[in-house]
Amino acid sequence: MPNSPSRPPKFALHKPYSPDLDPIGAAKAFCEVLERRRSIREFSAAPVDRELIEWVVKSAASAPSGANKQPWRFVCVQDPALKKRIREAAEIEEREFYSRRAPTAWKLDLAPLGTDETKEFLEIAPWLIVVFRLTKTDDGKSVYYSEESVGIATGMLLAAAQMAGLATLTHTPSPMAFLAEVLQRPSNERAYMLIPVGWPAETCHVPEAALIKKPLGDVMVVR
Ligand code: IYR
Repeated sequence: MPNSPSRPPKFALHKPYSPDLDPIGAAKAFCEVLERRRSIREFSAAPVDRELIEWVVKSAASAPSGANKQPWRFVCVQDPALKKRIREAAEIEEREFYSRRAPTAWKLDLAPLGTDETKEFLEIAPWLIVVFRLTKTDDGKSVYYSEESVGIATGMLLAAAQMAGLATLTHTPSPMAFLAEVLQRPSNERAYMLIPVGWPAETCHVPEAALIKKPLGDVMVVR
């Protein structure tokens, strides 16, 4: 019997979401929005309302997580002085990366993206959302599959921003330990990703190499 009486007592009836369109139409429409997302590095300085950022973070925080421990924190930085400190610290790491740390093969792989150690966008984008992964809950209890959980939540954050027409960049200065320091985070938080969020600059360009996605046949296997 599917509705087994062995179900734990505290269960609520699920209220499934049904799209207005047929399922294929709805999936296609969502895909077409997501396919237009680009990582951008040229932001407009135009402001983004805090309420919009709150909705985006609320979407991210609705993600599934191991044992529903929700092992994440989204630190949303708009203070120009803090953004400046983050840029300065990131550029110290990036200078080291580009001049010494990065193996030649990695630098060759990055060449088509045209990136370098200058991270002006960290001051120009109106918001920097710094995603932290919790290694323990705030009251010191275990978390499970926190890498996977935070990865899912971050993907949902990017999708939610895209739905609102906001541009994002998945930035991973490495190492990222400076973020916990600058943002004075507690010892159970590890920086996971730095996501500048805003509107794209009118003249924003993206590398052509990043437009090319593998065909479905290369990424999907049906058995
Ligand atoms: N963190 C560096 C390098 C970099 C690495 C990867 I992998 C990218 O896809 C892009 C950049 C930077 O941000 O410049």
